[in-house]
Amino acid sequence: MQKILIANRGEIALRIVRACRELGIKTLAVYSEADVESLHVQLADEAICIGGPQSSESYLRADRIISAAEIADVDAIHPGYGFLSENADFAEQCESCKIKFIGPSATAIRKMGDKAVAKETVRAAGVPVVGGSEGTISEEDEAAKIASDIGYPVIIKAVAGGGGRGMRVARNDVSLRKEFHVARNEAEKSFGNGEVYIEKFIENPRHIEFQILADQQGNVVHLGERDCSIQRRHQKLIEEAPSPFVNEDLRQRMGEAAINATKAADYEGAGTIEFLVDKHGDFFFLEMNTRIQVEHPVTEEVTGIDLIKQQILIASGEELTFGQDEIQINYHAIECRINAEDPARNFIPSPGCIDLYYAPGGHGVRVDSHAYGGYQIPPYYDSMIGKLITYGRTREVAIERMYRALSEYIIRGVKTTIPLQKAIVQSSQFQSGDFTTSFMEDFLERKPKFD
Ligand code: MV4
Repeated sequence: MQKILIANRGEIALRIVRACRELGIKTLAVYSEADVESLHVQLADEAICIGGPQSSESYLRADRIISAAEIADVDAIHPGYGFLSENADFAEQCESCKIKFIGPSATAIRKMGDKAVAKETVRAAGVPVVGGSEGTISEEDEAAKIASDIGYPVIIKAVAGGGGRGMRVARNDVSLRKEFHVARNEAEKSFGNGEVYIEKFIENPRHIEFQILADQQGNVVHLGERDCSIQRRHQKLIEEAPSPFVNEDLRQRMGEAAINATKAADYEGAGTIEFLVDKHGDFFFLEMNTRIQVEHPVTEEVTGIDLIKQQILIASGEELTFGQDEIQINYHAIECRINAEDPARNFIPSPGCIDLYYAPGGHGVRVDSHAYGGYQIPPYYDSMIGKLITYGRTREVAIERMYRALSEYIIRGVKTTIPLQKAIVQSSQFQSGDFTTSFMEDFLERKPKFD
């Protein structure tokens, strides 16, 4: 592989440029008119402007990205996360233009993108899934029958959903009959696909996901789990590896299930198997993310494996050079997402000029960010401007280091989530490691001060 087009922006585009540099691969940045001054554009070997500031005019324009790829004669396209990264049609267009899409096949993306098909696929491979309807439901009476069979509470989910959109909870027959129609209408409006299915609702679960690597030769390994329970409205704020809730026995069983789910999808590349874990330690497949994820660095820091390089090597057809028994997790890593938003004002985005920027450093600290002093944060994209990752031998060390690094981080000119992150990592509930996906709601209810 000689040249890669990076179909993304921000910190992940920069992360991909850096991996390519170390592999001796040339990079082509594509960028919108709002990102002319962006670091990934300046650091890539070549850059092509593909359109206006709105994503719909640039980073989501498959046609323009493929034109740029052909003009610059690249071998492959790395889609990063978000944008076109889980778009099966885009992966297919790349395939038919003989440009390698760095990721799984269009078929695998499609299979895992339909949440009901994904669930049935992994269930058939022996992976535990949440009890519920087999496939989709189109009639209210059928929905009511299934809900009373599995027992309330239940959750109605859109097959095209994911990331928390298009879900409704029902706690009795009356609300189920109402929410069934609300869910179908919402799903039709949001995704152009009104199909829904029903599951038993698991109260206060933990969100624990497994990182997977699968090569073209059929080898599949897992790189342990990440705990992503610290999130607000399905936006993750803090992730860590390993999970404070998972012991070696549970890791072994969940890891094996994650590998079996990946094999059932005929998968290639890096991927993530998401599980819900209930208070008893029972786990259930939730969905598969067929892309590299924002929180991949915590896995890199605890395993020593560069996931972006692995994606590129796998896409080049190389076989994995390590087996499951060679993957060891001897460290603890935590990631705080630094967003340009104001946690004191309901997380309203805070775009604008960073007029002073100083990033922390030192032992056990990693900063993945495209921000710099004088950088103008555009208002058109998501508000994440960086990720602060700390790591050490134990969770306690990683937490102390995180508080120290957050305290050192200076970002002036815009509001950020840093003061909130400091309050979270100092809280006794976070430090105890005993928390679920309800953590943030409870935490914010106590009206902490962020200054
Ligand atoms: C659930 C659930 C409880 N029971 N499914 C949210 C994201 C979407 N992909 C699935 N989600 C959930 N599915 C059953 N059967 C609770 C959630 C959920 C959640 C999951 C992971 C992380 C945070 C969450 C916050 C609220 C609800």
